[in-house]
Order: sequence, then C-alpha cells, then structure tokens
Amino acid sequence: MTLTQAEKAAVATIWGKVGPQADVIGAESLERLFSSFPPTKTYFPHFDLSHGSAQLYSHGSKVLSAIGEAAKNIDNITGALATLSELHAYILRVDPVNFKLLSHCILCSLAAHFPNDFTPEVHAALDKFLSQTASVLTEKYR
Ligand code: HNI
Repeated sequence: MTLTQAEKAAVATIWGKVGPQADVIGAESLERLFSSFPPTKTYFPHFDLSHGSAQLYSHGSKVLSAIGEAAKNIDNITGALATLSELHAYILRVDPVNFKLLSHCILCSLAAHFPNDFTPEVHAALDKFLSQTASVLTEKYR
C-alpha cells in the first residue's frame, strides 16, 4: 500500500493547508466521531465533549498535528509516531477499529473544508495515508 509520488504530493499539499487550522478541523473531526459513533466517547469520560469545547479544540489540534508529523515523514511514519503508537497500545488501549472510524471522520472534515482540493484522486491518496497512519498506531497491539 505504498503511495505514489503524486499521492505523497497530494498529502503534502492538503496537510500544508490543514496546519494553521488544525484545531478547527481536528475539533470538527472529533465531533463527527463522537456524534456518528457514540461508543467512541467512552475513551474520553474526562473531557467536555460539548460542541466547541476548549478540550475538543486542544485535543483536535494535537491529533491533526501528529498526523501532520506523519505527513512530513511520509517515508518513515513508524519512526515519526513511535511514541504515540506505544501510548495508544499500552496505556490508552484504544480498540483498533476506532482508528478507521476517526480516519473516516477526518476525511469528511477535509472534504468539507477543502472542497476544491478533494478530487477522487486526492480522496484516495488521503485514504491510503490515513490507513498507513492508523496501521502504525495499532501495530504494537500485535
Ligand atoms: Ni489519540 C491522546 C493522536 C486516534 C484516544 N492521541 C492522543 C494524543 C495524540 C493522539 C497526539 C496526545 C498524546 C499526548 O498528550 O502525549 N490519536 C492520535 C492520532 C490518531 C488517534 C494521530 C489517529 C490517527 N486516539 C485515537 C482514537 C482514539 C484515541 C481512534 C479513541 C477513540 N488519544 C485517545 C485518548 C487520548 C489520546 C483517550 C488521551 C487524551 C487525554 O488527553 O487524556
């Protein structure tokens, strides 16, 4: 599932645009996750999950910035996310299925924010990239 050069370029372009809005797009992605897949809320009993909460913005920013690091290190995502991979597997113990749900919600947010960029080709490139990122974050479970 390696990305072609064109797909890597597409990921870099989108993530260049996400950067300054990581909190807004991240919070929106989390809100999509929690409203469409309510069981995911059980991982965040200590968060205020109401619309626009400061915690949604701050956590959304952390998540999308981490994916931004993966985008910058697209040829070594495993290295870029090593610490986070251990955190999610050993400490947080997030069920891997949830990573697919979050990836889907991030794709929806990106499509909503960058409609002109979100061609079928870019969609497919982002989908591959997010799948790779999710694989890295769940590989320690095995
Ligand atoms: Ni995730 C903490 C990144 C998927 C539940 N997560 C983080 C942090 C980052 C992060 C960054 C903050 C780490 C720190 O403070 O040191 N998470 C990511 C990324 C993905 C992801 C890049 C997927 C692409 N996390 C998920 C999923 C869930 C999840 C799918 C559960 C549904 N993450 C958490 C929880 C925390 C967390 C819970 C701790 C939050 C806190 O602050 O208490």
